[in-house]
Amino acid sequence: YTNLSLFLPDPESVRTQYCSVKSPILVGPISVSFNKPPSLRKIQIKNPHVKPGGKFSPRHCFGRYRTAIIIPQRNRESHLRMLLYYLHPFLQRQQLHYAIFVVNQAGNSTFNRAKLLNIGVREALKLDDWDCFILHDVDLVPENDHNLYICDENYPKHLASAMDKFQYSLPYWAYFGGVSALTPDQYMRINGFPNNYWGWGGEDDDIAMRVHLAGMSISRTPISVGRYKMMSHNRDTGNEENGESNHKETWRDDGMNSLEFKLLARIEHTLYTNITVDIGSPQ
Ligand code: UDH
Repeated sequence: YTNLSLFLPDPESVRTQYCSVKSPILVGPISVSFNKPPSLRKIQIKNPHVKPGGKFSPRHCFGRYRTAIIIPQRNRESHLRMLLYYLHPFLQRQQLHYAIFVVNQAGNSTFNRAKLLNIGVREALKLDDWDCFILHDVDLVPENDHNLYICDENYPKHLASAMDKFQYSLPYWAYFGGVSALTPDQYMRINGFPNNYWGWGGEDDDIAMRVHLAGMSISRTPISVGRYKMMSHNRDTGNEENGESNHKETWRDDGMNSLEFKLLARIEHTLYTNITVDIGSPQ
C-alpha cells in the first residue's frame, strides 16, 4: 500500500528546511459549533492541499512529526464530516505530516471500538513509518490547536482531558477515553488494545490498566488546552453496555498479537482513507 507519491516532491512546494518545533501559525482557542454538517465537497474546497486518502505534508517546510489519526466509526457519517471539517485545518496549522484513517465496522453485530483501533494501527503502518497514532472518537472536536497531535516520547498521552460533556474536567482520575496518543513502540508494549471488549464502556479503563501493567504512566494534555466539544447522540443500536470488568490478566495474549479480521475494502477518499472490516461477533 505504500503510496510513492507521498514521498515525491510536490511541484508547488518549496521546502528547504524542517518546520519549527512550535508552529508559528497556531491560533489557540477555536470556536466550534455543530450546525448542519458540511458536505465533503465543501470541506475539500476549504482544504485544497489535502491529498487523496486524507494525507498532508506541510508545503513550506518538512514536517517534523508523522502522525496517523485513527477514527473508529459506524453509522456516524454526519459526525465524521463535522470532525473532518475542523480537524484538517487544525492539523495543518500544527504543520504535521499526517493522514486520517477511518475504520468502519461492517455489519450489525455489536460495536467493538478497541478492536477497530488495533486494525487502524496495523493498516496505517502499511503506509508510513508513523511517529504517533492518535486514537480519536468521531464525535469529539478539539477546541484549541495548542493541543498538539504529537506523542509524548516517554508515556502514552491522554488528549481529551477536558470534555464539555464532563464540564471541562476529567470524569474520574484514570479516565483514558475519547482521544489518546501513543507511539508505535508504546502501542506494541501494551500489546495494543483488547480485541474482546464488545459494546459500550470499559475498554478505555482496560487500556489505562495495560499502560500501568506494562510499566508506564499516562501523561495528559493540560485541561486548559485539552478541551473538546462532543456532538450529542443517543446510545447507538449495536453498542449496548457490556458491563464487563477489566481483563487485566489477559493483556499479554489478547491484543495486537492475536488480532484477526477480514479486510473488506481500503479506499482513498478525498479527505480520508476508509478501511472497512469484518471483525466477527462476540463469542
Ligand atoms: N462509535 C461509532 N458507532 C457506534 C458506536 C460507537 O462510530 O455505533 C464510535 C465513535 O467513534 C464514538 C466512539 O465509538 O465516538 C465511542 O462511542 P460512544 O460515542 O457511544 O461513547 P461515548 O461518547 O463515551 O458515549 C464517552 C464516555 C465514556 C465513559 C467512560 C467509561 N469507562
